[in-house]
Amino acid sequence: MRRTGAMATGALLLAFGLTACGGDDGTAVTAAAPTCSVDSAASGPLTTEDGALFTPPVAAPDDWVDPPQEDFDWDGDGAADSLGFDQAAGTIVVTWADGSLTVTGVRSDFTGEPGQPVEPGGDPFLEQPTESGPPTEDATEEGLAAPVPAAVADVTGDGLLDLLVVDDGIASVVVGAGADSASVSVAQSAIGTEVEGWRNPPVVPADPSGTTFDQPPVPYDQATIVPRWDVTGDDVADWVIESNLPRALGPVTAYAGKPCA
Ligand SMILES: [Ca+2]
Ligand SMILES: [Ca+2]
Repeated sequence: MRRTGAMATGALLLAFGLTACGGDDGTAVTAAAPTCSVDSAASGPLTTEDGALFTPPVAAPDDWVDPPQEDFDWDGDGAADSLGFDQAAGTIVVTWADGSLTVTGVRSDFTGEPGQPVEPGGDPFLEQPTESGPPTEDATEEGLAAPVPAAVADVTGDGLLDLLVVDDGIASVVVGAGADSASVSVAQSAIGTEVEGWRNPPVVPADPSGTTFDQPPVPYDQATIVPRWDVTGDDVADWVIESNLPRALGPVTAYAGKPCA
């Protein structure tokens, strides 16, 4: 199923706008897309005043459209691009017409446990994210999709898609450059240094009862990134990470988008 997302549309409009300017001699002038820079401070997990994890609203605004995770337009050339996953290699790849952005060293278990087979000893029923993209929307809606540790969405407010990645509880953002995108392979640990972006550390939420016990940090390694609308009120879209597998049910962690400096 293909949907037209507001984010991709925004990137297209921006790209067309930049190439529409004419020079004094009537020739077309192609300006570089504005470069978005951000500071490297963490933007989540968001917490409440008492230190608990912030639970974002579930109900979407009427005008919200989920950013498409298939056939989106990363570089604003009007052609469909893709988001692929390779669990064995630990890589997440955004591919466009003449380039790619590869994030390596992703340790999250994003193919997940096989879940409950349809029958004892049978094949796992969970649909896995693969080199050709995330599980289908139908599988996701029916709870039959394995975790998806990356998503594309504009979380800097410039209309250009960014790449969100969760790696073993660390949630990172690679800031997209639209038409200026260049091929790069970057280690997950180098996001925010080798490429524009930022990293957010895992947290261990405080137990309201005050009881202390061994508790894994959240988000867990089997987790799905879900783009959200602006839940922080700064006009920049935000996102959450959910653990959907039965044995990995846990708190939702929310992360704020960050406007370009
Ligand atoms: Ca952006
Ligand atoms: Ca926001």
